[in-house]
Amino acid sequence: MFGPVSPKYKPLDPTTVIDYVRGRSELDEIFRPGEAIESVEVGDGNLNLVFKVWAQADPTHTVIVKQALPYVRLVGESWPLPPDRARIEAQALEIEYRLVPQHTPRVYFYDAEMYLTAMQNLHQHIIMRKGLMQGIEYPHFADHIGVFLARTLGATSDLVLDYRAKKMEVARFINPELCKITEDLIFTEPYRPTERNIFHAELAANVQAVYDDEPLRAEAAQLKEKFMTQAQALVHGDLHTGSIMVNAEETYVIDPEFAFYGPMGFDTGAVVGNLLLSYASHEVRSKDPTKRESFRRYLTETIVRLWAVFEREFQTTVWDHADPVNFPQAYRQDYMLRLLQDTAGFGAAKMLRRIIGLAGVADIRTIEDVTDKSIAASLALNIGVALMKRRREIQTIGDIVAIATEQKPNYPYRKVD
Ligand code: SR1
Ligand code: MG
Repeated sequence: MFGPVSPKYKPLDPTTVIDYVRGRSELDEIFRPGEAIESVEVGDGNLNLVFKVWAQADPTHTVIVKQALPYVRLVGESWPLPPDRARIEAQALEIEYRLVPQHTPRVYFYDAEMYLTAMQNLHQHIIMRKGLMQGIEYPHFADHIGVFLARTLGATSDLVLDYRAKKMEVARFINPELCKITEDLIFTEPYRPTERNIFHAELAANVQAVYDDEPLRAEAAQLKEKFMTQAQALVHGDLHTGSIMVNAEETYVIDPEFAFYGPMGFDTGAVVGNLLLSYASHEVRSKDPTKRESFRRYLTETIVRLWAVFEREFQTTVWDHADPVNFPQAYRQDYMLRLLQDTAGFGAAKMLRRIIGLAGVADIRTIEDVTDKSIAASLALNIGVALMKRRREIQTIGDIVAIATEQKPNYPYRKVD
């Protein structure tokens, strides 16, 4: 079905990964010869094996070994997937490290025969989604992610790259099977009944309203077309808050295996959409109204701030060096406005798929009380629907926040005209 899998490929386990690590001279700076090494498999994503490996005598001597499986881990061997996606991830990490080393884990090596990357263990950071679920604020996140987005997207676009180099990069990052997952799970399945959709029974009427909404389906189809045809920049392709590791001072973006040349708004939208999923979840996660309001203010201020930083960085790293004749002021303004409206549209698509589709998010799906879960999920759906349908009226990042924050939960479902 895909290209042949390397004959040397063998999925590792917590025991075999230790021998593997001992045999790699690239890791000599981390592990002393013969010292006791421990490991555990910690992968909680949908696709891969992830091993945390450390020296027993000093756990700060540590590395992450991430290995692709030849199938979707979430589903099993019935859904094959090319392990060569690990190459795409290693290539994308190399570019991101060159452009934003302060926000990219260091890669020690990529093993093309094992579809495996050994990289920095961010052991002083946590997955951002887990922090947001607890209501933890990350004061520098907006600045960091604004810089990450502007530099990675701007520097890989036609605004910066030479015409030939850009096309060669588009070819190097052709990623059809992973893009197909996105096309199906984000742009197709949430808008129709399918076997793979997962949502709790209490939400059935809200989901049916999405299935029945033909104007919404037309918007989703337009976004899908843009995703499939606009090779604007090298996008991370899966930049949700589970692909971001944070602490109070630092931010790292991980897991770019879905990277390809696509619309910039797919990445900016992923970040904004996931912050808004957190916003929706705190409708019920934060029981104290004062704390809820304060945390939600943090989330919306983060959205506004990250866009301001993104625009500023895009100005200084892209527009200030661009040809003023080829790219006149009116074009630049229109470019940034289209990007903002794409952010709303793709962010909305990211929200809807997490409520209706196969791969949900812990922010909402781990809410135990089913009424609470339905309240939060219905709010996320309403924000997604409003942003997707109204994205063309958006002129400023404040408009995205205003549209999102004026939505209310709709559970038990009542038809709104
Ligand atoms: C079958 S893979 C499901 C999801 O996991 C990844 O993180 C992507 O978001 C993908 O859509
Ligand atoms: Mg991932």
